[in-house]
Amino acid sequence: MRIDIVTLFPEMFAAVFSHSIIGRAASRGLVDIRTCNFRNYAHDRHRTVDDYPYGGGAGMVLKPEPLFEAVEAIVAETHGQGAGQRREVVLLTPQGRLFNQDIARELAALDHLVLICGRYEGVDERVRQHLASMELSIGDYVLSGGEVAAMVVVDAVVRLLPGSLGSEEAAWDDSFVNGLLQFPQYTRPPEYRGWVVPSVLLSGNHEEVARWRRRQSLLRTMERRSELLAKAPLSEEEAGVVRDLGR
Ligand code: 6GU
Repeated sequence: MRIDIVTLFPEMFAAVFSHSIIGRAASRGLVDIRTCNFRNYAHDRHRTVDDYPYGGGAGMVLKPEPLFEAVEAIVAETHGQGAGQRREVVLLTPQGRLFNQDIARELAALDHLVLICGRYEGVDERVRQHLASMELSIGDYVLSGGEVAAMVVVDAVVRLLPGSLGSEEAAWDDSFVNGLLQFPQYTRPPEYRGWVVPSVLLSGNHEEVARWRRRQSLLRTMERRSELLAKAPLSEEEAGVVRDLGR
């Protein structure tokens, strides 16, 4: 998979993308992540990328020309590289669709992901209408720009690429994979400052452990994120547990 990030601040990404799971996926060749400073596509001597909003008001608006030309250069470069059959050009903006695990899975199936980092004041509407194929937000709060949001999307997507996770990091029981929050995890010591690990986890009874974890997942999801329960695919047994817990 190839990922291009179109940004005014390419230096922000190096540390995040060179470590841990993303760094390893890149060095294994599972993903090729690049940044493009769209200031390089500005037209004037001052390399201007923004301008005053038509109609007045505070803040500046990102001009269309540098963004269009940067993305078009990336698309032209990847033409005939195998990349390009399945591509999305994503504008990161608080007005976008709320990013979640389902969208991460959709994006992980692409050959090419282009992420455009907007500034919070605004992006010329023609970028939304005629350049981006999708708009994403990572939550209902305001960030200064799309850069941190792009890092979030890249992390969630890259860890889903086949071969990205080691066996120790298997994703099957992570929160959201089954539509529920993760169960409580413990490691040694069995008692710390008088706080003990639930005895079932020390019992060695795998069936009991699995049952306890499913129940804890359901409980935690009911308590903290009851709206997720409505969408989660529950087994007969799980639906029964939810009924007993008196949803
Ligand atoms: Cl994608 N961008 C900005 N600027 N703020 C956000 C966001 C994105 N998602 C949540 N807040």
